[in-house]
Amino acid sequence: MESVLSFTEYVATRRQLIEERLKQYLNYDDPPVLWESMRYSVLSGGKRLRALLCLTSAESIRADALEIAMPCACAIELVHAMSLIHDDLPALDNDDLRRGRPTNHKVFGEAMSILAGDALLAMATSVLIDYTCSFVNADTLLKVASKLSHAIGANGMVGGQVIDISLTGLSQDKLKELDPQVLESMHRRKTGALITFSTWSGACLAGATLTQLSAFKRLGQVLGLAFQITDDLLDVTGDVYRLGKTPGKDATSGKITWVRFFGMEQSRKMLLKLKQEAREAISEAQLSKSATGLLDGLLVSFIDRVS
Ligand code: GRG
Repeated sequence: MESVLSFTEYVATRRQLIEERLKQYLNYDDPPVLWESMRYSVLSGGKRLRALLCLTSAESIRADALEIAMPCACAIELVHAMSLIHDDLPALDNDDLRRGRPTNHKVFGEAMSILAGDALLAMATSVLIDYTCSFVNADTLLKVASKLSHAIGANGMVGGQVIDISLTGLSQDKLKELDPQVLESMHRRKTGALITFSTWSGACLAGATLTQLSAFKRLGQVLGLAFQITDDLLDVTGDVYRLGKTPGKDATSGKITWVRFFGMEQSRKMLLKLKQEAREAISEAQLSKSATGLLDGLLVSFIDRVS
């Protein structure tokens, strides 16, 4: 990791590299409408926080790990993009706006957006495997590929989304009886699993020790929960221009969010606690001062973000 780069410069250069690589991976045209639909959602200006976490985690362990972790960072963005496409569908959240543009199904129709999501999901695995296999041994690659599948499946994003659906529309009386652990489990799976994979996979591909791996896993878990609580707060306090999506959607669709369950004050206190926990996890990894500084900058971008 280049210690001479400031946090802002580091993030800007890495974001640009991520964009270029994603464009390169998506540079196909057969069938044209499918690839157009895939590109429409992936190359639409996301913050790339998960990819950045993966790259920063890798480079904090090994200064020359950028190339090793880049395919994995891109695979994570492909999974993230497909989850947003499917999440916006009428059968799920039924959203019209994403990243400041009409959602995928509004432009390409429902059938094409389901298929574009499916293709992106499959592509994530092939990008990870095809472009990482020359850098790491087969055991490491299999472990990383398997963890990615777990982060996506029933114990990860899909399971979290199912809990989300089952809690939507709960009456105020039923809400009082809800075990907060169910809410936490929903967040840890739906949003946290991919964020945890991001920190863990970067560190793993760069050859982290077991102690460091457990610190990076913890960091991802804490950031994942913090990210979703921030998202819930932004749904109440954010505006459409900065968010690029419709605010207030959680309340109108009867979603159970951290803010609805615990209130604004408690949610903000929880974020402060999680920030402290994230800093403890970073210090457990015993990294260089510059790596610690970059990870700290990223954790602030996760928790104090306004978009
Ligand atoms: C993954 C197979 C598979 C299915 C998806 C729909 C679904 C199952 C899961 C929902 C996952 C989801 C959409 C969680 C919400 C995560 C969230 C808060 C996204 C916003 O992330 P940002 O702010 O977005 O990083 P940008 O646009 O910056 O990338």
